[in-house]
This record gives sequence, structure tokens and C-alpha cells, in this order.
Amino acid sequence: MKEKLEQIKAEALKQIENSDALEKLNEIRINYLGKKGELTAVLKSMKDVAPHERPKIGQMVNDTREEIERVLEQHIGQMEKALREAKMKKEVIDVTLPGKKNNVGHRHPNTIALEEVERIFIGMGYEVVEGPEVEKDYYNFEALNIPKDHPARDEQDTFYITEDIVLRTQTSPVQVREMEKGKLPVRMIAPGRVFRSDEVDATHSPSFHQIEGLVVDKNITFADLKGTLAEFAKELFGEDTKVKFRPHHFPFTEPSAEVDVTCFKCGGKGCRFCKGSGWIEILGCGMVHPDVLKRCDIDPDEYSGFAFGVGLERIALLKYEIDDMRLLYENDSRFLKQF
Ligand code: 2NL
Repeated sequence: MKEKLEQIKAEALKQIENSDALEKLNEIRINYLGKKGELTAVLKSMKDVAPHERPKIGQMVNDTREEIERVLEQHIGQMEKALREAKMKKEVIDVTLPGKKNNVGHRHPNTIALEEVERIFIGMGYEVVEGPEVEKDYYNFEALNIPKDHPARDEQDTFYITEDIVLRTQTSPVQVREMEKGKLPVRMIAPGRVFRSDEVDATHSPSFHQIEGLVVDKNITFADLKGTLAEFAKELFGEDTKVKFRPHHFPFTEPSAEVDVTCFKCGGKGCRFCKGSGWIEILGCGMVHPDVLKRCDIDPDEYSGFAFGVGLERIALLKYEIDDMRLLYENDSRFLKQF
């Protein structure tokens, strides 16, 4: 019995010594120490051993089991350590390698300018309202005093979808729709994309953005318009900015004006930026034409209003001193990240 146990131990230790994988070591554990293993078989054969010998043999079986277990655990430990080290070696990180640069997105200059304009008017109690880019001829022209034969229709080179559906040439239709709702007073700005069949150059594009503003209430006068736009110009271009109203004509306002601001580069002295005049044109405006109010079911004897329209790209070009509008449409990230 003793010899048999010595033999089992020697064989087990040899197999352990020669194994090169964790699975093999596990196999050895099952073969020698498992329920159907060789040592268990020896224990089962104890019934053939003389009773007084049993404690001694039992002790020997236990010693053998412990020895095999000890060597097995030791080998498993070594093997796991080796595997861990190999894995670490493979996954080693070279912290001296140059890092990958994240490309961070930037707000478009148009967006920055729009948010600035919105901030200013929201501060004065205006609502921001949006509307459809594809419009009825009625809302884009007819409601605004621009009948079918009006020269403004040629000037504005409209994209027609059908005979009475157009791509809006201004955001006024949003304001007309708002006035039609009959909830007075109205104090709103309407920002959005507009379309005109223009050739592309440094200052034109067939698709650009406009922000229109509209106030309709009792006792609104041209003085309210002047005060509002003077405040707007100061907030946008700086506290020292002055405004100048030049008489103009729009079919939808009467009287109408174009507004210049003092050049924020030279302060009005005259420079290359303002072409020597000291003034820069920024928007068109006027008192809402009584016929436009009437068409929206608003009584012009009770209510009056003012309206204005600014080109968003024009504001962005001026504010950020960009000299070509095409840069705003190319979306080259090297350009955009400068703002
Ligand atoms: C420009 C400047 C302007 C308006 C837009 C407007 C809107 C309604 C009624 C009356 Cl609903 N007017 N908008 C007024 C004056 C100027 O835009 O240069 N437009 C061609």
C-alpha cells in the first residue's frame, strides 16, 4: 500500500512538472484528487486493510493528497503569474506616444450672431417665432402689399415651386401669420432661412438668413422704432454706436427707412472698412403699412406697428470682420474654429 501511494505521488508530481497549461493541471487534479480519482480509489480499498493498519494507511493517503495539492497549487500559481505577466507585456502603453487630437466642434458665426440678436430682443420682451420656408404666394407677397405685377417681385428673383407656392424671400410671412392670429399686442422676431435666385459672390447667396422684427400695439410711433433700433445697435456694436435713419421705400411699410450705424472700426471718422463714409448700413425698417394691418384684420385706426429686417450673414460679416460671405457656407472647420 505504501509503495502504491509513493508510486501515485511520483507519477502525479511528474505529470505536474511536465504540464504547460492550466487546463492540464486541472485535469491532473481531477484524475488524482477527484471523486473518481486514484487516491479516492485507494481510500475505497481500505476495507481490505487490516483494521489496526487503517489509521496509518489513512494518514499516508492524506499526506500524499496534501503533497500533491501543495505542488499543484504552487504550479497553478506560477502559471497564472506567467500568464498575467505575458498579458501585461502585450498590453503595455507607451505614454510617450503623441496623443490623438480631438476635433471639437464650434458654433457657426451665423449661430453666434443669431443668438446675440435673440438675446438682445428677448431682453426687450420679444418672442422668437419660426415658420415655414415654403410659403404661399399670398403670405410672402400679396399680404405685404406686393401684388402680382409689382416690380419688387422681379427685384427679388423668387424661386417658384408652383404658381402660388414659393420659397420665402423674407421671413415677413411668419409675422403675417402671427398678426392673423389676432392676439394683440404682438412683439416678436422671426429669424430664419430665406431664398433669392441670386448668383453667388462675396456678398450674395441664393440662400441666406434674415431676422425680422415686428411690434403691433396701440400708440406705437416712429419714435418707438428709433429708440428700439438705437438700443439694438448699441448692444450689438458697442455703447458709443449711433444710428442714422435715411428715407427709403418698402411696399409693406410707410414711412420706410434704411438704418446706418457709425463704423465700429473707426468710430465714424472714415476708414477702409466703411469706405471712408464713417457709416455702415445694417437694416431696413418702417411703420407697418395700414393695408397690411387691415389684411390681418387689425384696425389701423386703433393699432399701429413698426417692423424691421436684418440680414444675419451681414451682421456676422461685420461683427467678425469677414470679407467674403462664401466663407460662411463652406463650413471649413479651420475657418469656423476661429470664432
Ligand atoms: C429689407 C428690410 C424689412 C419689414 C422688413 C415687415 C413685416 C411685416 C410688415 C411690414 Cl409683417 N414689414 N418687415 C419691414 C421693413 C423692412 O426688411 O431690407 N427688406 C427688403
